[in-house]
Amino acid sequence: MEGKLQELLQQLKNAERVYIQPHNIPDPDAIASSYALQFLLNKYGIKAKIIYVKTIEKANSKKMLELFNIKMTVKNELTYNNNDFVILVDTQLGNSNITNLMKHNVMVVDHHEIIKDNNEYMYEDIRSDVGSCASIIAEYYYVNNILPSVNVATALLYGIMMDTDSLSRRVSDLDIEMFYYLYSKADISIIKSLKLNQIVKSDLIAYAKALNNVEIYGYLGFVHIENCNDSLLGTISDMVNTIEGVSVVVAYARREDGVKFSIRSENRKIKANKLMRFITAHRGVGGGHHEMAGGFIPIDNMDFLCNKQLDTYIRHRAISYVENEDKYL
Ligand SMILES: [Mn+2]
Repeated sequence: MEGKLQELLQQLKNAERVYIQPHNIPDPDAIASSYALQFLLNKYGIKAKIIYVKTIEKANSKKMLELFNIKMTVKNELTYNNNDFVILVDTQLGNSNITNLMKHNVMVVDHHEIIKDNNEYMYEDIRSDVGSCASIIAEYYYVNNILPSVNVATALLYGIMMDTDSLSRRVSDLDIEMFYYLYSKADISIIKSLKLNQIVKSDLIAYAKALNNVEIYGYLGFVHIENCNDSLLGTISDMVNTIEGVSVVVAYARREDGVKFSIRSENRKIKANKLMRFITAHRGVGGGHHEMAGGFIPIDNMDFLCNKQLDTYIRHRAISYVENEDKYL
């Protein structure tokens, strides 16, 4: 056996129960990666359960579970023993989008930036230069000559397409190689039906509201949306980024428990993850990639702001960061 998979199987040799946990509110890349990893481990006699925290928001993510018959269970807490393991997928400890359900035997397969060197992982495969987690899991199949099922190949292909925006965002050689490898094994008609189920009607109302609220300062776009779920916030952030001349977007939604952010940057001077951390500062958590990032400030840490001041505060933080990074603004 080749590559990282051997090490993973070695570590799991004496495992009693194995859980695969994608990030909270799993998206297509996280779902595809978890499902493909479960299928792969099963080939080696390891029965893993996929668990996740919170909910599945996007219409296409829900559709994936239905079309591929993926079984995932919502868990808000977990009782476990010494020989149980959890494999975090498409996320890592310290990220704002993961609720750590098991305090020991944590493993991780991820493609986000390394948050901090964590020596506590029982296994880690973090490749920050890769555009999708699905490509990393696909490589486990590829190098070991294991044939994915049509459903697994299709799910992984869709994961790569969604995270790289159809091979146009954060693409690495591995994403392209795995795209090619999976393409001939996948059922493209399923990809088509997933594409036709990307949004629901109520999303359109949120889009309309968001478009009315867009404010643009130079190449910076801001959009404040009320009562909007995480996935939709990301999609709206993507959409504002397509406005001509806007290369950095700060989208945020105020909720009962705090403020949720989604940042995009197509500007090489401005790193989305750094801008995110500058905005949340010591008040909240944030992280992601150079091109896309997310974050959250809990309500308790922003009681110094009333609602109107929130807009001013966020604009002030973002503009000061951008001015400092881009001296020619
Ligand atoms: Mn991903």
